[in-house]
Amino acid sequence: MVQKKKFYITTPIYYATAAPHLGTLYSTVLADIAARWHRIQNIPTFFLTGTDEHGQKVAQAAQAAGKEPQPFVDQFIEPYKALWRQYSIEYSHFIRTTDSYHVKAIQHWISDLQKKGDIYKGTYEGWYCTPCETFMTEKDYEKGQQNPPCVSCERPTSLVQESCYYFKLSAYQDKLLAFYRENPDFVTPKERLAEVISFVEGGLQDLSISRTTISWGVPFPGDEQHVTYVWADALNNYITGVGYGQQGKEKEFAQWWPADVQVMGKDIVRFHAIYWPAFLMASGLPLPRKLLVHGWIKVGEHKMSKSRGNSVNPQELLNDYGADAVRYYLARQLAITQDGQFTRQDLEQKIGSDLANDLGNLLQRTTMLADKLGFTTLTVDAWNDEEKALYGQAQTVIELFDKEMERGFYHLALAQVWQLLHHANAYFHASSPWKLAGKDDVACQRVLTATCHALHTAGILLWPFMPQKMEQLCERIGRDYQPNQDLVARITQPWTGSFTIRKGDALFIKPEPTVVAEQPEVKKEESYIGIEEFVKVDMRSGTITACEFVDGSDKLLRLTVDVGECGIRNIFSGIRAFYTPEQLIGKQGIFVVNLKPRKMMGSISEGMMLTAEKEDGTITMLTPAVGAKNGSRVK
Ligand code: ME8
Repeated sequence: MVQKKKFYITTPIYYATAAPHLGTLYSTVLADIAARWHRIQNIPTFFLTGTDEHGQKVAQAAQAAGKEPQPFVDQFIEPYKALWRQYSIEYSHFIRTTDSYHVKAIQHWISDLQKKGDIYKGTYEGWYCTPCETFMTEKDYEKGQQNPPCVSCERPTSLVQESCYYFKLSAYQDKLLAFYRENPDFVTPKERLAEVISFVEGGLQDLSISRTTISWGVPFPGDEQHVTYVWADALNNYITGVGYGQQGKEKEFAQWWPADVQVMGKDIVRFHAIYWPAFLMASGLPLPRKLLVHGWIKVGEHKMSKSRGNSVNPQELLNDYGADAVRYYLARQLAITQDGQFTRQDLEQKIGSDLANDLGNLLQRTTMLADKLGFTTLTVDAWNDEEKALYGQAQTVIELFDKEMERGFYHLALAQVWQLLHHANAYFHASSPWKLAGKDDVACQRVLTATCHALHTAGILLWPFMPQKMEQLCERIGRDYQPNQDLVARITQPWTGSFTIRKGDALFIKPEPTVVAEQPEVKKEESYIGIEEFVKVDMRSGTITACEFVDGSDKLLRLTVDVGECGIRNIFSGIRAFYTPEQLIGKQGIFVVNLKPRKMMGSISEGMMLTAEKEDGTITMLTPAVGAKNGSRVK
C-alpha cells in the first residue's frame, strides 16, 4: 500500500441557488469515501466542501426570487449541511465564498498576481444588453452578426467597451502542456486529459477576471468598481479553505496543500485542468496531484440538474432506502468513467441482490447459526485448505481494492469486495456448517469463524462506503470499530483471534419494488440481421493454455488459446480487473477467430474472447456449460 503523510481531498463548491440534489450528493459521497478510506489507515486527512455564492448566476437567481443575494444564499446553507450530516458526510471544513476570510484571501491573491505582472488592466469589447446589464457570450450569437438580440429579453444589444482586468493565461499555454506531458495521471480518467490537451493546443487567450456589470462578488482590490470573476474567486477556495492568505495559518496551509484528489463532474474539468493550474503556477504554488472527474447522473436522455428540474431529491431516497444503501449505489452503479442512469428500480435491485442477499444474508446466517448452537465465542487454532484459500483471496482482494481506490475507480474496488463475498458465500454453502453441528463441532466452528473473518475483512473495506451499517456488522461479530486506528493493518494480519457473536436484525431489507408503468414494446425491424450475416462471425470454443499480465496495461491480459483446427492463438482481452492469469489457465471460452488481426501492445491479437456483464457490473467470460471440443463452431 502507498505510504502517505497526509491526504487532502476536495469537492466542487456548489452554487448556492437551490438545495442539493443527487448529482451534488454523488460528488460529495465519492470524496467522503476517499477521505474515510484514508482515515482508517490512520493517515491525517482533510476534506473540504462548500458553496459558491458570488457572481451573475447567483445574483440573477436571487433577483428572480425577489431577494437580496446574501439572504438568498444563506437559506441554502443549512439544507446542505443537514443533508450532508444525514448522509454521514464527514467534512473537515465547509467553505462559503462569502466568508470574510475567503474574500480577504482572494484580494490578497489578486494583489500578489498584480505585483508579479500576471494580472493587468485592459479593455473588453462585446455585445451588451443595457436593460439586462449583461454581455452576450460568443455562443449567444452568430459570428459577424450585428446587434444580436439579447438571449434574455430579445431586445437588440449594442457594442460596448469596458475596462477590465485580465489574467495572462496565454503565458501559461506551453507550461501547461509541459505539465500535462510530465503528469499523465493528473486527470482520471485519462481520456478527459486528452480533451483538455487538445483544447490548450488550440491556443489560450488571456482571461478576463473582473466585471463592472455586476456588483455581487469579491471587490477588486484598489479598483472597487470591479468585482472578481466568479471562477477566479471560486477556484481559489481550495487554497483559502486550508489557510492560504491568512495570517497565522501558514503552517496549516503548508501541511495540507497541494490537494491530493479533487473530485468534480466532467462539466467543469476545463476550469480545473486549465485555469486552475495556471492560477497556481502564477502564484508559485504546487499543483494538485489528481483531478478525479466523474460522468453525469442522467434521467433518461438528460443530465440531472437543478435548472432542468429533473433532479432526484436525496431526502426522499434517504427516507425510503437509508443513507448507506444510497451511498453504496452511487459508488457502485455509476462507474466514474461514464455517465450513468438513475432509476429507483435499479437501486432497489442492487439493495436486494448485493446488500440484503450477498452481504446481509451471510452475516445473518452465520450469526444466527452460531447463536442457535450456543457458540457465543468463536475461535480456531488451525485452518484447512478451504479456509487457507479463502484467507488467500481476502488478502488479494485487499491489495486490489487498495489499487482501485488509489486510481479512483471505486466501483471496481467494490467489485473486488464482492468477489470475496461470493467466495465466502460459496464456501459457507459448500461447507454446510448446520450439517456439521453436533457431529463435528470443531469443523462447524471452523467454518463459522472463517466466515466471520471474511465478513470482518469485507466490513472494514466497506466502511468508507457504508459507515453506519459496517459499524453494526463489526459489532455483530464482536470486532470493535474505531476509526483513526490503522484498521486496514488489522485485516491484513494472519487470521487469529476470536469473534463474539451477537444476534440482531437483518442489516438490509430487500425493498418493495417500485411499480413502473408498462412501456409498450417497440420492435425495430431494421435491427434484425439474417442468418447469412450471423454466420459470417466465426466463433469457436477453445482452451486457455497460458495467460499473463501485459506490461504497461492495467486493462489487458494476454491469452494463449488452443482453438483446435484453428491453431494456437495469441489473444488480448480487457479483463485484467476481473481475473488473474491463474483463474483463467485451463478454462474453456468462446473466441471469435475471424476478426481482423490487430496490433496491441507491440504484439498481434488474433481474435477476441466473448464476455458478458454480470449483475454487479463486473465482467465474466462466456464458457461452454460442459466441455466442448476445442475448435468446434458456435452456432
Ligand atoms: O459548477 N451528475 O457548481 P454546481 C453528476 N460552482 N454530478 C453532478 C450532476 C449530475 N447530474 N449535477 C451536478 C459549479 N453535479 C461551480 C463549481 S468549483 C470551484 C465551482 C456535481 O452547483 C458535479 O460535481 O453547478 C458538478 O461538477 C457539480 O455538481 C456542479 O455543481
